[in-house]
Amino acid sequence: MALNVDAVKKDFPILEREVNGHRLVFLDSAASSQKPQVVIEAMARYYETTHANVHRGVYTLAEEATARFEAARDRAARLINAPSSRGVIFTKNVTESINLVAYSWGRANLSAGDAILLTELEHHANLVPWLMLKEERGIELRYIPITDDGLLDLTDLDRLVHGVRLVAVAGVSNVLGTITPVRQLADAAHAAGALFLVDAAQMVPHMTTDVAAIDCDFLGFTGHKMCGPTGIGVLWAREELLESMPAFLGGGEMIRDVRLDGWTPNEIPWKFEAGTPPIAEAIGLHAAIDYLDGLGFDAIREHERLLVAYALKTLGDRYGDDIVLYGPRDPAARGGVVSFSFKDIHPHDIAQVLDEKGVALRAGHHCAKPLMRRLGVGATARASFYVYNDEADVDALADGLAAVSDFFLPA
Ligand code: 7TS
Repeated sequence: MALNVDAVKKDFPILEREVNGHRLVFLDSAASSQKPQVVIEAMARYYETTHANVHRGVYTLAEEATARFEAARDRAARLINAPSSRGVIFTKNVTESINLVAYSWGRANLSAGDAILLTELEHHANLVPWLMLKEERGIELRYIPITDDGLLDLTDLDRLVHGVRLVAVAGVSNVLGTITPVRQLADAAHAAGALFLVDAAQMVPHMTTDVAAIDCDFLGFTGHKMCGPTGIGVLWAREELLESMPAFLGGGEMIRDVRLDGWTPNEIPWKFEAGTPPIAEAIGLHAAIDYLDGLGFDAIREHERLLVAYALKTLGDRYGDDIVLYGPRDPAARGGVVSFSFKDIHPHDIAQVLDEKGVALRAGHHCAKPLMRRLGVGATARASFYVYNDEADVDALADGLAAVSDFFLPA
């Protein structure tokens, strides 16, 4: 079941490079993962042999490119156990996926007084589109609070969910790692007559994700966090919802007919894909999904659970009260993310000294400013793990923190 991390590391050319004279210890996959050779090659080979625009040419290259692009859509549908690829829309990232729902479904269905339920731990991508609708339409936003351990506090869920039109939640927090109870929230949303959206940016890359088992109505994810290229994301939605939703961006591809006095939309999913889509990126995403599936999503999940358990124990044992580790105590309740504060040293200073040791980790608010306020900090340092990380990488982080302490707080 476990991953063979030594073999996995060899699949990622970037891990061969040194940074500041040290081997690269990449602990920022929650921001964007590195890419295996098979993904880089799939995209290069596509450009070398097949590239043409899709859905318009009748010549061989155009037909092959279209077939490859649509095969990527089928693969993305199978990845999340979607009933068909008609519900899979390619976007540029999960941010665009959520904006699509807010613009199209939100503007067609929500008006003053309607309520949406979010949580306190959302990434800005699942906050700002709804805050914009609040300003524009006067909708009400409600928030599920979190406990001090970083779990969703569902004590008041019945009251909060009552009368809302949509519940929209991150499946896994990018700051705390918290794995949220998406099936329970889907059931609560549906019982209240609401739709349920999952921001699966930190979920799909790291665990088996099944839209039928979750029973969600919308689910978004982003290719670059799952070994795929930047520039491609997915919005999956129930087909009957997509049929009823108005188009989002207008232009080529998304129309069936255009006259000087009007237009008619294309069928789904193309109705939501205006202009030339990210073709090579879809082919790269296809290769990334095949690669991760080859490793096994259950094995990836187990690997990250063990690595987070090791990190929490190593950092806790070594630094005791000098380190604050945010998020659930139980590694089974969290994904591969460890945010922390260390000895009152600013997270940017921590990240800068660690970089001198070849350790790349993110410092800042992680695009979750309301959550930072809830934690009572302006920023945290964050290590995030993926398939190519191992215990030696955690040790490099722990050793690096000793150097950080020596630099800023010499004895
Ligand atoms: N939602 C969650 C939960 C995320 O973690 C991120 C990116 C996004 C949405 C947005 O993804 P995008 O591909 O549309 O940009 N999170 C992070 C992060 O934690 N550090 O950098 C980006």
